[in-house]
Amino acid sequence: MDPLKQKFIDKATALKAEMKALLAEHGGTKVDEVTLSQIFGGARNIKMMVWEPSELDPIEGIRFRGFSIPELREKLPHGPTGKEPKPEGLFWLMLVGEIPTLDEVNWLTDQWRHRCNVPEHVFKVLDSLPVDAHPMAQFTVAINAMQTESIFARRYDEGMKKTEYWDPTYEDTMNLIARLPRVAAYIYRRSYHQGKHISPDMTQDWAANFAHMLGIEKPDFKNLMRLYMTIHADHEGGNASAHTTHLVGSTLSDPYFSFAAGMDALAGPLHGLANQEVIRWIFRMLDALGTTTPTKEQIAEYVKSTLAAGQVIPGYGHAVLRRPDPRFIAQKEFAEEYMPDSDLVNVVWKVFEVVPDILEGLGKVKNPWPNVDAHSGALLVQYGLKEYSYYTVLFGVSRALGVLAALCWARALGFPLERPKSLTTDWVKAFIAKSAVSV
Ligand code: HAX
Repeated sequence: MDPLKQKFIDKATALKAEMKALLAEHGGTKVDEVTLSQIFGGARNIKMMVWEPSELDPIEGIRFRGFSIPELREKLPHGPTGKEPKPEGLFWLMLVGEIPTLDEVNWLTDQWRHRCNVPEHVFKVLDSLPVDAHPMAQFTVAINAMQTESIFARRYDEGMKKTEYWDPTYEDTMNLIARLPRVAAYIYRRSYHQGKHISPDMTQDWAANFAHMLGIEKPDFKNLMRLYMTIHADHEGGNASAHTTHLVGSTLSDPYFSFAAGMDALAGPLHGLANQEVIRWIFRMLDALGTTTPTKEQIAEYVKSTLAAGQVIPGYGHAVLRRPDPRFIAQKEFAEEYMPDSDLVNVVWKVFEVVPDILEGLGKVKNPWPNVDAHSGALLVQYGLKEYSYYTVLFGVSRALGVLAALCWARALGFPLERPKSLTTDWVKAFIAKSAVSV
């Protein structure tokens, strides 16, 4: 058995025993109460699932196995140039809860290189779609097309025991993550570069090879991709793409189906598609104002006109966070180091100075601060990746690391089919009437 797989199953076996004992003793303990506002309001903050790879604090932001983003940038093994962590290291950390050594990260890079072969029919399926099909539509189609390779699905057909589910889930996870950059780069090149594809470079790490296949060779862009793939990987289990992957996975749909479903959720403008919306909104603002260096007053006017048109300001607000997103700050720090004089980046920073006060003034927005999507587009444009309809695919490739690590845990811990209870409004009205009588 490979060393990561062995480490994972040792940890999972121990935690499963602990979980069993904990539930035997405390299974009836209440951890939450649910209000009608939560039931009607998108289930905000209802504690209802276990998610091992990461945890989100409204004030501090995301922690991956207890480590903040600044800590990860310092502690995870870096790429050959610059100081950004390799996402391989984050996957290792999320899967087994330990910061890997450089040797362990190199081993994982090598594993993903060897598993990266994408079956030919996947490219044929992609080529049958219109080139202007949204890249996220192409991405989910390609992931579903790769399901022919699912070891979980094959082993389930053969009559695998429940206790073995984790093993092919791990194998599918490793293969799927290895293949995603190739598929994602293929979509980019067919959509925006006349189908001139670039073969993988087997000497590069996972994120750098992705940058290479996109066709952007600048070393700083490879560093950006390492950082980007690290910070977008996970945001605990309640967000829509993570929760969807978890829910679909709980039916024993294999990792390909589960992840494809998660990517359909990521494609919504209130979630991952916000990264394309942000840069489009900025470009439209610059067009409308007729300048690439607007003043704060001009930006404020444009923000107000967006709100007056009944639209949201993309890249601002969050269902959980109540401070500027540390993922936004990490990208801002990257920009301060690599491109402090970029006009576009300076617009992003001025928007950051202007928007929170205006949103706060509306009196209803719970978090007026920027989220992860507020900065990413300006960095990508700087390196020539201007086709913003593609941005959510980049997010999706990264998100695979977290949601698939979590799926491995779900199968190893034997989590059951997820099936919460829904209510009708009539049931709620009758419940309130009954409660009023009994008071
Ligand atoms: N601009 C204008 N209004 C906003 C707003 C924003 N950026 N953020 C929230 N609001 C509004 C909501 O639309 C809501 O208005 P109504 O009561 O009239 O419906 C009100 O403020 C209360 O919303 P909330 O409780 O603060 O926020 P929610 O938890 O309901 O929603 C969202 C969180 C992220 C969906 C929301 O802040 C939003 O729409 N932001 C803009 C889109 C965006 O950036 N999405 C990406 C989020 C991060 C992510 O998942 N990335 O992948």
